[in-house]
Order: sequence, then C-alpha cells, then structure tokens
Amino acid sequence: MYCPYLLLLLSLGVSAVEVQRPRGVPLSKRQFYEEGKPFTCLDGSRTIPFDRVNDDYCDCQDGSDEPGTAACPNGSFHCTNAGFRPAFIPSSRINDGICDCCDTTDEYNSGAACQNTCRELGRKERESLQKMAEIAKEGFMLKQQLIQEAKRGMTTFFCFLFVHRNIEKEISFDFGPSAEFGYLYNQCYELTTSEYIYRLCPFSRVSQKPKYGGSETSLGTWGKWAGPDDNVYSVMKYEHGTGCWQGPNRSTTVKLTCGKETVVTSTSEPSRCEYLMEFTTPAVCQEPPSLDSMHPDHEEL
Ligand SMILES: [Ca+2]
Ligand SMILES: [Ca+2]
Repeated sequence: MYCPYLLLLLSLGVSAVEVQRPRGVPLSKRQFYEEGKPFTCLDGSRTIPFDRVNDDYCDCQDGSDEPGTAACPNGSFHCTNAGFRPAFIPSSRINDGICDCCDTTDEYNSGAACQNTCRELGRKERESLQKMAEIAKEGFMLKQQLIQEAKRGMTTFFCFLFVHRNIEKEISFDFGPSAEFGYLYNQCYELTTSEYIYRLCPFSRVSQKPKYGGSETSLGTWGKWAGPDDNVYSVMKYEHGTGCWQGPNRSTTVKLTCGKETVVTSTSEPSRCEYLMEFTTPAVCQEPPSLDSMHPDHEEL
C-alpha cells in the first residue's frame, strides 16, 4: 500500500534517512559513498576501503574521502540545514568551535554550544521574501494605474499637439514600453543628506546643492536609459553635468527598483564625479510570481 509506506517514511523522519550517508555528504553525492563497498575518490585518482572514509586521515587528493572531518585541507562539508537552505563550508571549519551550520552539524565533536537556528532563519527569510512579494504585488498594481493614466494622458497630448507644437518634444521621450514612466516627467524628487540636498528631476536633470547655502551643481542632464539589454528601463543615465576641477564632467547613474512609493532612497559618489542614485518607483515593478512558488522550503530529507 502506498499511503502507509509514505507515513512510515515520514515518521522515520530526517535523522533516519541521514544515517544512510557518511557525515558531510550531500544527498546529491550519496550514491558515491556506498557503505561497505570500496570508495573511489571523486576525482577518480584512487580507490580505498570504505572504512577510510571519514577516518580523519586524508587519502584522496580532492579531499572527497573526508567530507565529515577536517583532515583534508581542501575538503568541504555539507550542512543539510533542514528548515533553511543547505550549504557547503570548508572542512577546516569542522569542530573548530565556531558554529557555521545553522543545524549545528559542523560542531559534532568540539563541545561548542551551538543552537539549531535553521527554522528561525528559514522563517525570517520567508517573511522577508513575502514582504518583498507584497511590495512587488502592490507596486505592480500601481504600475497598471500609471499605465492607464499614461494612456489617458497621451490622448490629451495628441489633442493639444495641434495647439502647442512644443509638446512634440515631450512625446519624443521614451517613457517606457507602456508609458509607465510618464508620470515622472515634470516632477522632482529630493533627498537631503547631512551636507547636501540632492534633486532628481526625471527626464530632465540631477543636481546637488549645499544644505546651508551655496550654489547648485549640475550632476548631469537626461541622457538615456542605460540598463542591461534584458532590463533597459532599470537604469537612467544623466550626463554632461558641471565639470570637475581637472576632471570629467559630472554624471549620475540612477538605479530604479520596485517600490510602492516614488522616492530617492540614497546617493553616493562611487568614483570621482560619477554619482549613483537609488530610486524606487512602482513603474519598474514586474508581475510577481505567485507566492506559493516563492517558498524556498526545500527541506532535504
Ligand atoms: Ca580517509
Ligand atoms: Ca565550525
């Protein structure tokens, strides 16, 4: 019968299945470690009796005979980390007194007081993934509204076009595949740091002004969309700002990430006169995958 068999398997639980492979061996390599049969190093270099697997003496050049001890300098240890995600650690960290695996399995013989934190870590990760998914979902809904508004706006644009010829210029901007970035036009967003007020006016310019008086410096005027080929609308480039003393003209890269609100979240100057701005907007939100497929709850049995 199928069901009782399954129930039996489940009731045996994780540990019962785990004893079938030597310590530190990932499930994917279990078939190479067959109890009682000679073991061939995974690089094929030599074959040794099975009792030399995990005997705390390094026999294989690739370290594969000592997956559960620190005997081989190049060995790696696999933590199952049930409840969180599996990981490999260098075997030198086995029994070194420091808890590396959240399931505590790397410290089986050191006396270190490790606590199994996998379930807690897994719970936190699921929570943050869920939170991100919710932001993406709401952001994507807002994006649909932006697209609708842009469509209505476009109709108005074309009506005006015959009256105000200069609107033609606005239409020539690339406001995204569905004009979802159009709402940013003619808007400005500020971020105040301890020294400066940064101002991003999308499709127009980026500037910086000392907080306590002083003149404004241009960090670039609208250049182009500059994201990677598969995601062009994720980065904006502003160029030809005020020249740096004995240096290039200032320029700014604006990275767009999905968010419910339209805000400049940070600015930095990773290299001289080249600024980086992070900007959240619902316009870049992608349709999120369904929540069910996002749970990374792959507990290895
Ligand atoms: Ca050995
Ligand atoms: Ca350790």
